[in-house]
Amino acid sequence: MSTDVTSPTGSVRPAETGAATARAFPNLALVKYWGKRDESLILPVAGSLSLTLDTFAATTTVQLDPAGEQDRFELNGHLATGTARDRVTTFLDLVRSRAGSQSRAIVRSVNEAPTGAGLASSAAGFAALATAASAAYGLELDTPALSRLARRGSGSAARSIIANVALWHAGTDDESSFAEEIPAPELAMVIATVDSSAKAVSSREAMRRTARTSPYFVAWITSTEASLTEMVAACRAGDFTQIGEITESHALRMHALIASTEPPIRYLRPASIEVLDAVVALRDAGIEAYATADAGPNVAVLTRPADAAAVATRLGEILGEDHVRVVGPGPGAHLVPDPVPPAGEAGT
Ligand code: 2P0
Repeated sequence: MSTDVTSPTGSVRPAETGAATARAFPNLALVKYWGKRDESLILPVAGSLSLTLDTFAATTTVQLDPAGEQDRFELNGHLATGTARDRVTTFLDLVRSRAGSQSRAIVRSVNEAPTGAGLASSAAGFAALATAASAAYGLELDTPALSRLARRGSGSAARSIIANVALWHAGTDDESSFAEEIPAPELAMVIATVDSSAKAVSSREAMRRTARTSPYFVAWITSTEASLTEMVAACRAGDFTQIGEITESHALRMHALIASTEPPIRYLRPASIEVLDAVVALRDAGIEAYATADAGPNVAVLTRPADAAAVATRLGEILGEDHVRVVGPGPGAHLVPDPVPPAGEAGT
């Protein structure tokens, strides 16, 4: 197995054994990505900003299989088929074309996010896959190039390459659309799992519907650009209150946008609204907490680390403590020594 092939920044230099394993974490956006201007390159209509988490990692091994006729993808110990396998093969085709390789691969991935935790597993998954596949196929990529590559698997994966707070520049072409770390104050998130059933409409499909049918889409693009500029300034200034206010307002705007599609989509459930109200009440009581939610019913609450336990206690009273988890800032995608074992072996 390949080892010792990562730099401190997470950039990748070639592995020598045709196999590599990488680990990456999900991220939660404080300024959301919603809508593409180029579907095949996955260029977003506006930039976004997120916090990479320290929990719910995806770990992925890519092992070249020169004799194989097709790629094999094992996820959480089960052979994946259909769309999941096709997305991995499409992604590996891109890596192969850059590496000048015809070799198929065996991909083994373990995702620690509980099903329905509301954390886009595609971000951690494709960040880990991009990192491991680049190393296994011998591509020499710096961190921005790795972020651009991960973006081609899933837009939000561009941000999971990066530690802590990641700014994804929308860019105007493949070269200019990547994420980078920016300075920010210490942040914590309290994840409130409201409902763990699968979402009715995937984000990819819902983004398409939004662009096609919402009368508010142009306003969303321009207002997101403005929110992002303010958010970057607030991060650089270490202004937690401003970061929180933009986070909550931008999330609510995204859900309003999504509700304005034809036919409409609504991801938030009554219990999500109850959590949103509880967050307002926490602020009224003097605890700075700000809510956000992705394309699903679960709510994540941004706090200062010192307030996270109090916020978790309050949300636990509403949802039950099993449904509440405190998470912090996490590392960017990086290579690790231990491969994911084949399906059927211990640990999967
Ligand atoms: C975000 N989401 O900024 C937003 C907020 C969901 C809601 O990024 O089509 O899975 O693979 O590029 O990355 C989900 O979008 O979509 C997402 P694709 P992705 O986190």
